[in-house]
Amino acid sequence: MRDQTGNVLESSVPKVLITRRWPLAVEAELQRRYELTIRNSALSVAEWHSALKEYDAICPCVIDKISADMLKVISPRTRLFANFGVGYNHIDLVAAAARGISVTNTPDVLTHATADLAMTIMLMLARRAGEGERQLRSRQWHGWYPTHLMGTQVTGATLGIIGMGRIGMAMAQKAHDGFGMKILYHNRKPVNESVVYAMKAEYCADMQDLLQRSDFVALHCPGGKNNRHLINAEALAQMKPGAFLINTARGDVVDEDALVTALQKGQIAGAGLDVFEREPEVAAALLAMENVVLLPHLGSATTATREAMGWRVLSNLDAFFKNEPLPDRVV
Ligand code: 8YV
Repeated sequence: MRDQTGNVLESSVPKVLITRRWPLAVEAELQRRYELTIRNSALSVAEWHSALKEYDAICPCVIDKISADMLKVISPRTRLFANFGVGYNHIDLVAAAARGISVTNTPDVLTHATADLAMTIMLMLARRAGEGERQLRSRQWHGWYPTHLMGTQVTGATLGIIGMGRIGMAMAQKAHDGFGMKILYHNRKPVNESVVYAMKAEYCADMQDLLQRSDFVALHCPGGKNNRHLINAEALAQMKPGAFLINTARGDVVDEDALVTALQKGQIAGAGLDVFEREPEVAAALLAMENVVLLPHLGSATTATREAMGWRVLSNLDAFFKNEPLPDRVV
C-alpha cells in the first residue's frame, strides 16, 4: 500500500516467519492471516539478526538453536517466538525475555504420537525387529530355527519412566494397559493423577532404585542444562545387564559416549534412540551395533500430529496479535 505521495506504507498485517516447511493446510491458513515468509534452511547469526528486525513473530523448531548471540539485536521488532514443538531447550529463554520476546510451545497435541513412538522403540528393541529386518533384506535369513533372534518379552516386564509428565504418563498407560507392564517412575515429585494410581505406578524418589529394577528405562524428561547427562556412566552402571534404554526426549539427557561404552561392555542389553546429543550426527559406534534402534527424531511425525502442532502455533499467534493471553506461554 502507498500513501498519497507514493511512499510505501507498512502493512498492518503482522509479519511472520516460519523457519521450515510446515503441513500445507497450516501454511495456507497462516498465509491467509499473516504476511508469511517461509524459510527452508538454517539461518546464520546475521540472518537471525535481520529476521529479528523484520518480523513480528518467528516460529522456530527444534533445529533452530536460538542462543543469546542470535538475540543480540537492539530493539528487535520480533515480540514472539511461537515454537513448533513442545520442547524449547533450543531457545535461550532468559535472553529472549531480556529482549522482551515471549515464547510459546505446543503441548498436549504430540503426547500420544511421541508415546506411541517410544512404545515402537521398546518393542523393536525387545524383539530385535531392526536386526531381523536388516538380516532379511540383506538376504541373510536362511529359514526358521528354534534359537533364531530370540528376544525379550515385553508383556509383564517392568518399565521405568524417568519424567512422568504428559508423554511419560501416556507411555506408562499404554505399557500398563496394553502389555501388563509394572510401572516405576522417577520425577521431581510424586504425580497426583488418577491414571497414575489406577496403574499402581510406583514412585522412585531415588532414580538409582528405578534403574536397578527396570527391564526398560524410558526417558521423558525435558532437555537442557538441568537434565544434561542425567544418564551418565554411573547411571548406566546401575541398570540391569539385560535392560534397555529408550530415549525419545532430548539427546543431551544421555551422555552418548558413556552409552557407547556401556553398550560395548555389555553393561546393558541395548538402546533405542530417537534423539541424539549432536543431532543429526550419530556416533559411528552406534551405527555399527545391532542391539541399538536408531530413528531420525520421529517422535511427533504423524500427519495429524504435525498439523495439530501447526494449528496450536497458529492459536498462539492469533492470541498474541489480538492481545489476548497466550494459550501456551513459556515466558
Ligand atoms: C518436534 C519434539 O517434532 O516437540 C518436540 O519437542 O521433540 C518433536 O517431536 C520438534 O520439536 C519440532 O520442533
